Amino acid sequence: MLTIHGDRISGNCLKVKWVAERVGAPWRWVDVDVLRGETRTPDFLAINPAGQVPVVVLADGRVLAQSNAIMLYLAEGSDLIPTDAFDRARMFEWMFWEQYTHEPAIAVRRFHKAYLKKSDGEIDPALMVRGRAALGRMQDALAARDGRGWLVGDRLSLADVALVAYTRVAPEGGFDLSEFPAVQAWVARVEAALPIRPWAPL
Ligand SMILES: N[C@@H](CCC(=O)N[C@@H](CS)C(=O)NCC(=O)O)C(=O)O
Repeated sequence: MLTIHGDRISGNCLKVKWVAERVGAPWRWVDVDVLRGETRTPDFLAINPAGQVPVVVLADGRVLAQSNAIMLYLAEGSDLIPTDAFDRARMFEWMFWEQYTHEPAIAVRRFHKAYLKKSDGEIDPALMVRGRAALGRMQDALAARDGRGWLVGDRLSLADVALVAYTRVAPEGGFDLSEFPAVQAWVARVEAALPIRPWAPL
């Protein structure tokens, strides 16, 4: 049984749960409250010295952190990872971009606005600029696929899972997804395909 240490408000953590469910890997969840500093306790740092969720403990006791690394491990051999080498590399391209460009703007602005309850004036204005640019890039890529497809190839892949995590909740960060209609339609498609369900009682 896989143990996921995560915070339910975190898209990075939910990604891992969605992929575990999708590939049929039995999992259990241990709640770690980021806002209460539970990623900084000695007990937690003994599991992940980086002091971040998600982190998973495998059935044999091995530990793995970083949401996208965990998803790749869980999805190995599944249809979430393209077999074609170029498509697989394109999936990685989106996943690296998600971590370096998309998440640091969109997830961070959402955290400041929705969870730290900062007013717009207290939030670094660059986050809105960078987040809108990221959504614009996704809009162009998805619109070029006639607004019907996935980010890579002709099926859902980890690129879609990685990017939907914070795109679907971007409005909580003050981003208006109606400006990006192809993105909005893609979010609904990915949510239905995974599927993303309301959190069931644990
Ligand atoms: N690149 C990491 C980011 C992990 C991350 O930023 N985790 C946040 C929650 S989304 C966290 O644990 N923050 C608590 C802290 O830094 O103390 C991943 O994708 O797993």
